[in-house]
This record gives sequence, structure tokens and C-alpha cells, in this order.
Amino acid sequence: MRVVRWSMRVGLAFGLHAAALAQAPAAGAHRPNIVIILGDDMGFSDMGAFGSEMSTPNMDALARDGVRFTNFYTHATCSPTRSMLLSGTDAHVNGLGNMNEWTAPNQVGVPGYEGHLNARVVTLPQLLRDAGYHTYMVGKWHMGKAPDQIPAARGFERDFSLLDGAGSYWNMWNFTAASPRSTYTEDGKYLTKLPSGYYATRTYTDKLIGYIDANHADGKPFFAYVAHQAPHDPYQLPQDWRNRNVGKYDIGWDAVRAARLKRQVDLGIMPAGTPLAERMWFLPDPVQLAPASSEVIGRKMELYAGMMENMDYHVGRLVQHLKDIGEYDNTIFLVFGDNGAEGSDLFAAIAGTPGTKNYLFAAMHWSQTDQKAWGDPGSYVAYGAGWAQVSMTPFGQYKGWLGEGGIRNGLIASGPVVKLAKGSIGTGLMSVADIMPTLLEVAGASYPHTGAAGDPPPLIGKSWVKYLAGQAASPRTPQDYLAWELFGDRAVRQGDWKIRWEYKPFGTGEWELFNLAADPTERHDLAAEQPGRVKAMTALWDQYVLANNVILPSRSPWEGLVKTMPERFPVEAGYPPLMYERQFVPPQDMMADPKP
Ligand SMILES: [Ca+2]
Repeated sequence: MRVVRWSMRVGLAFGLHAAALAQAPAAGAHRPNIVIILGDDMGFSDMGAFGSEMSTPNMDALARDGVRFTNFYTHATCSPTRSMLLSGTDAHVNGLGNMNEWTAPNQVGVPGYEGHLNARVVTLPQLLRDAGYHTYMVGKWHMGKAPDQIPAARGFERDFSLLDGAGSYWNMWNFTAASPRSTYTEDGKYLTKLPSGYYATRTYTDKLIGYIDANHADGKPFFAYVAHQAPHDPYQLPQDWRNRNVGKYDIGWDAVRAARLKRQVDLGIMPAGTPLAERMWFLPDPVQLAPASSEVIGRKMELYAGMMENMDYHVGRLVQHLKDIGEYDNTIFLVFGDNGAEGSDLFAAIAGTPGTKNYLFAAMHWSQTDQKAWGDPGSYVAYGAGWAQVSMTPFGQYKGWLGEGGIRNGLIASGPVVKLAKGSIGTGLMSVADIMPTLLEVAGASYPHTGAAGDPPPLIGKSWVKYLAGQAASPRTPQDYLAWELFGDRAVRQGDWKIRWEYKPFGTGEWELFNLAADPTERHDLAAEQPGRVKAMTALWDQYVLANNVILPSRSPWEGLVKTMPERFPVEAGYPPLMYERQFVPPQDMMADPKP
């Protein structure tokens, strides 16, 4: 109760004196700081607090001090999620209706598909800054590189940013011949080189701590957007983080996934009796792998674990610093991954065709394939679909797709506005688009009225303030729904129900229907049994398309995939029997030597 009254009071005060805010820092002195920690491609179960075997004590401590949420949704890839986070509007409205990298011919020039965060929207940092917050960003931006599109132009007072979607952790190398160098900005200036001693995760953290300290004396609250590159591939990391899990993953993805699910049930993250989603049909049963293959494949997951553990270490440095300067207790933390874990081979997609310029570029700059040097500059390691499914335990599919494994993520919220029991687990239906209205309410900032021309577009999310205070069972009513479209795949969730349309072979090329309360891992398509419900939910989809100008792409990265992947067959334990047959050993008492 106290928190809500407090924010209403601040909200009123700020509504009345909005223009004077920037000049009145003292008025906001007791408003909480806000830290968003985003893991790039970090999976639902990759934090210890969500069932991981990896060592993430610092994020786990935030979970113990706060609340974990298990029904939180992002979008299926990086830039659409980030655009919704920072604008509170749907990706098809704010410019990321498709990833810039995959804009389809029929989307070129269409408003909402600019490939960067467009000028229609106002951003969270812009409004928080207007409301008297310091606004800091470190890490990956991925929402435009032109001078009017960079973090400094979209509301960040200080920034150290990688503008690309990914890149080396050690230097300015990027992936393609057309874009061979990553672009970075610092405080709105494009960098010619990186600071000495650069390592992405460490440098981002150092920079942020510097920004916080530089302005600490003025007493204004700050908003920090910590958009870590980690644990996105390539897995490049310092030597002393590479060998902390040696041999741990040689047992293969099925065993690790089963152990994670068991821990999730013990922790209360998933209900008892939850079955794992089926192993993706094109992956081998790891029991069948030869020892050398197990070791090589396991090594990739060891490095991924190193990426996670190193990121957690730097999260811990930030948290400790806030404790040291007396700001921890007055800081809200939101920790989550921006989409499902990455199961597609990005490097093969970019550089995999022999004879192309990208292939030549990769051969020159990413040629470090010696396993002992995995993690060094020039090495490219990604863990593939088997481990991505582990990262998304217990769900099916992964980044890029609209199965739960593509869009559902673990969320930790802690700090002053979180009044639910410490260490508890919330199951309300939440969206990344909710974060902007939530934080505006917390900060006492208001969203501008939508004008006659429709700008800025209205916020689509629901504030969490009452929910976090224990005054609502969920931010959403049973009628409210969430919807997604990316690369032509579509989904709607309303209450416990979800419909999903995906390209073959991940989907069926038809609408599927799942009851996520009874079947969280989407094993039972109920569309044929409940045509009425499918019809009602596809009407919501139609509504979503109209409201957000969704243009299904004329070309999709998934088209033709069904022809390039192994066909799907039902999986049945013990079949085919030949794979499970053991060597025949005759009874000892019937053995005899050959006669002369
Ligand atoms: Ca991502």
C-alpha cells in the first residue's frame, strides 16, 4: 500500500511540474534507481535460481532478495525485444517489425519496418531523463547506427555501446565482409578504437560504475540499461573463465536437461509432473555419440557456462559497488534474457557458403579453430540446438521461433517496489512491453498524450506496480492477450491458452493450440479437438494485425527450411531397436575352446 500511495503522490507532483523537473533534482532524491540487466540470448533456465547447474551466485542473490517470475515473455529475437523494452510499443509499430537483417521485400519502406527504433516513438530513457533521472547505457544497442538513431540521440545521457547485433568480445571485428568492423559509440561519439585492456563484459561494467560515481554526489536517481553482449556467441572469454566446468557436459544434453527440470521442480519454478519438451527431432540421442564427439560438444557448453559465470561475476561487481556507495537498498533490479537461447548456427548462416565474400572474410578473421584457443580473438564457438534446448529447459524450440523456448524467459525483479515475499515465485502473465509503463509509474514520469496523427503510439503494456506490491494476482485480466509475429511465424497467448502458427518443420504450417497450464511444454496440439477456441483466438490475431499493421513477410529466413532439414518422425523410446541392442555375450559355462 505504502508504495502505491507514494508513487501516486510523486506522479501527481510530477504531472503538475513536469517542466521544472530537470531543474529540480532534489524533488526526486528518494526515487529508486533502476538497473536493467539484460543477458543476450540467455535462456530461461541458465541462472541457478531458475534451475541451472552453472554458478551464478550474484544473480541468484538478487532472486533471493527479490522475486522470480516464470510467465514473462520477450520477443523471439534481439532487436524486436529491445525496441519493445525501450519504447513500450509493439515491434511492428516502433520500427522493428522485422529485424533489419531480414527485412522482406514487401516490408521495405513500410512504416514500422524501418529496421531501427523509429522517430514516432518516445523512449523510456528520454522520459526518465525528462523526469530528473540520470540515464546510462552500456552494451549492445542493435536499434540503428545513424546519428539520430544512437543511444545518445534516444535519451541516454552517458553511453558506451556496441551498435551492432553481435561481434567480438575482444576487438572491433564483426562478421560480414560488408560490415567488417563493429561500430561503437561513447557518449554519442563514434569510436575509432576500443579502450586498452578491452573485454566487453568487464569494460561495460567498468564504464557504468564510472558513470554512476561521476554523478553520485548530486543525489539524482539513475536509470542504467546494462545490455550485456554475453552470453551471445561467439563464446570469447578470458583464460581463467574457460576451464571451470571441464568434463561436466560430456554426459550430453538430455541428462543435463533432465537434471535442470528436476531442480526447477524442487525450486518451484515448474510444477511437479512437467514433462520435458521433446528433444528436437534432428538432434542425436547423446548416448549414441562417440566419446570424442561428446567431449568436443561438451566443451562448447563448458565455454557457454564460462560466459554466463563471467557475466554473473561482473553483475556481482556492480551490485557490490552499489552496496559500497549506499545505493543498493534504493535500487530496482530487473534481470532477464532478451529472447530464447540461440540454437541456430549464425556463423554458418553468415559465412557458411564457400566462395562467397563472407566466407573469405570469415576465413581471414575467424579462423582460430584450435580447441585450446577457443575463447581467443578470432575463434567462433556457438553451442547449437542441443544445448540451446538445455538453456530453455523445459521448453521446446529456441531463439527465432515462437515456441515457448523462443519467447519465454526467466525474470528477476528486486528492490523498493517489490513487496512480494523475498525469494518467492510469481506466475502472472507479463510482457517485456510492460517494463516501460511500470518504470514510468515508479519514477512518477508520464507518457505524452497520443496526438491526432497517432503519435506517439500508445503504450501497449500493463504496469506491474500493483502486482509487485502484492495487490493484484497478475498484471493482466483473463481477457487480455499477448501476440507475436516474426519471420512470418505467429502466436497469441490469452490466459492459459496459446495458438501458434509456424513454418514447417518446426511448426505444421497450420494453427496449433496449446493449454499452457496443463501442457507448459507444448506437447499436445488441441486444435483439432477445439476448433471453436482456435477460431476465437485467431480473431484476436486478426485484431492484433490490424492494430499494429503487421505485414507478413514475402520472404522469410525459414522458407524452404523443411527441405533442408531431416523429416520429422514420432519419437518413441527404444526405437529403432538396433541403436539400443547390446553386444551378445554367451553364458560363461557354455564357453569352450575349439577342438584340434
Ligand atoms: Ca538476443
